[in-house]
Amino acid sequence: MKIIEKQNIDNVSILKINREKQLNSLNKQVINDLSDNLKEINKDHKVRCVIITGCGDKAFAAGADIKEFYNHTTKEGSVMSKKNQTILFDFIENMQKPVIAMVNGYALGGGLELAMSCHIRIGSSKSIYGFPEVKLGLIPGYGGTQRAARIVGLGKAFEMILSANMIDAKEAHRINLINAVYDQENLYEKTIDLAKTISKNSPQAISKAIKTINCGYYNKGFEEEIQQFGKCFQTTDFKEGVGAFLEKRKPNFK
Ligand code: CO8
Repeated sequence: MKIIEKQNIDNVSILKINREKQLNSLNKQVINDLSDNLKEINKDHKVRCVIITGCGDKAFAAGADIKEFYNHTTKEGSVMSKKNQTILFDFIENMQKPVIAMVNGYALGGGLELAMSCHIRIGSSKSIYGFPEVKLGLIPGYGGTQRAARIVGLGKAFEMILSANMIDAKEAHRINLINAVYDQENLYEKTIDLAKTISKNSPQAISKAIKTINCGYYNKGFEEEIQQFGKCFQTTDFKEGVGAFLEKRKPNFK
């Protein structure tokens, strides 16, 4: 069983995170395999558009795999954040081919950050979005502090990240977090339709458009996020927040 399932339809490549029982949460293997697949696709002239989605109808990705990082130190937290931002999240954003997140359920924390690093997001009417990190004594560490504000504006980004509230697809569409919303049964077809439309256009112009659009957005915020994310691991709030998740109870921050 592959942790990333790949399927090609015409010029469209579909990558599916295959970790349904763990709500497609992003462990090391998912991140590495997704990155390897995307690197290959980026060089493949036959592929004109990419779709990333999750297996099942419950989750796109419910975040980074919390069980993997409970014992991390500050240095390990920063290193993990930087490495994965480089090989996956920044890589997607800067790909030569357009990447669409087909959000088929929960997109939380690192899962939402994955969707936000894609160029376009299409959600099912049952999809749910949020940044639960501050409930765990963490901050978004995969580019979320930077990309959220760009996509939904500063005020909404603050509200979503600081409240950790989840929002439904209708609200996500209203605030431009997702480009479109469709019933679950139409999600796949509608997303493929868009990918096929994009695939008919000039691939050389498209890669230049992606590069140029991204050009206006670079700053030092990503590096600051990596440092602050790492520092979270030395706080008592982090031990309480993640400890509470693992013990299936509510956190009690002092
Ligand atoms: N990590 C690990 N396991 C998870 C995760 C996760 N993020 N989310 C769900 N799971 C597991 C559960 O532990 C459970 O496993 P088990 O059956 O073995 O106990 C299984 O998936 C099913 O989950 P639930 O039973 O909890 O399903 P519910 O329907 O009751 O709840 C929720 C669904 C609301 C989505 C719930 O699972 C939940 O709150 N999940 C955690 C969401 C979360 O906090 N995400 C943010 C994680 S932190 C993060 O993403 C940081 C990003 C930056 C990282 C940078 C790293 C360097």
